[in-house]
Amino acid sequence: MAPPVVLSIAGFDPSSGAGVTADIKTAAAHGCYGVACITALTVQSTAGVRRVVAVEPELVRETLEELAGDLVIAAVKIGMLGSKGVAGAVHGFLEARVAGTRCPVVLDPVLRSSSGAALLEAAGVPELLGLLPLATVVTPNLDEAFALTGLPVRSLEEARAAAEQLHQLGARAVVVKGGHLELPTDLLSYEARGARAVREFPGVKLETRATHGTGCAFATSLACHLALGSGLEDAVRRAKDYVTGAIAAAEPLGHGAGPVDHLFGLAPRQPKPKK
Ligand code: PXL
Repeated sequence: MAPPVVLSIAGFDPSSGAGVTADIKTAAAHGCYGVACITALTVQSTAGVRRVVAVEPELVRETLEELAGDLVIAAVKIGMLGSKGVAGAVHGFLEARVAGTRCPVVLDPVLRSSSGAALLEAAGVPELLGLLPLATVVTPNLDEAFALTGLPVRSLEEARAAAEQLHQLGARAVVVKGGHLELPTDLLSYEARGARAVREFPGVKLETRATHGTGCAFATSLACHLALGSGLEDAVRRAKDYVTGAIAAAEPLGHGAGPVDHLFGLAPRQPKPKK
């Protein structure tokens, strides 16, 4: 059987902890076939983001048209958008090709790297908000939830309020990623059988520096599980388990926040004995 095709619309991180190359690994780890549209190039390593250059919006539009004209896309993950123009091109694609189909869309509303670099220009934030009604689920971390709603999120109660505000802004379902809360818990808020349902997914705090790309891995894993037929709640649980496993399995790489081990489910590395 052909694998489900999962489309990542995201930036390029040359260190492959985050962005499209990380997303392709994540898709492979789920038995999905990853394809990608690069929205921006970044100069970065595990040590931080130095520079961001958004791709020409027309190139993004053409890439998305080319892929959608050829492949049956089973899920879309949207991450870093870089510029207002690129966000607009993605909006046009979703309206023309995805809205009204059953293809799930996971929107990771990336605003800044953990090192603080802007990954979406300020003028693009209203355009990002305009994508909310076109997404199946949006996955902000605490900082992004605050930036999008103006509501500070320091507790599960506040996460619930921010999720409610995101629903008011058009989001159908919200996962507030609480990895940085005292008790790290993700909160899912969505519509189930005509009523608002809120679920909590408690996690464990792992002592690690391998946190680069956890947001990308979570959103792409979620997209894969939706492509594979999981319901939203089940997909969130599975995506959380995947990221926890990928963090726990990571060996240190680089001088900064190292990448998670996206392919931890594969056979262990067995170096050849030296002759
Ligand atoms: O994790 C946010 C993120 C998303 N996408 C790209 C990134 C980063 C963080 O650095 O580089 C391409």
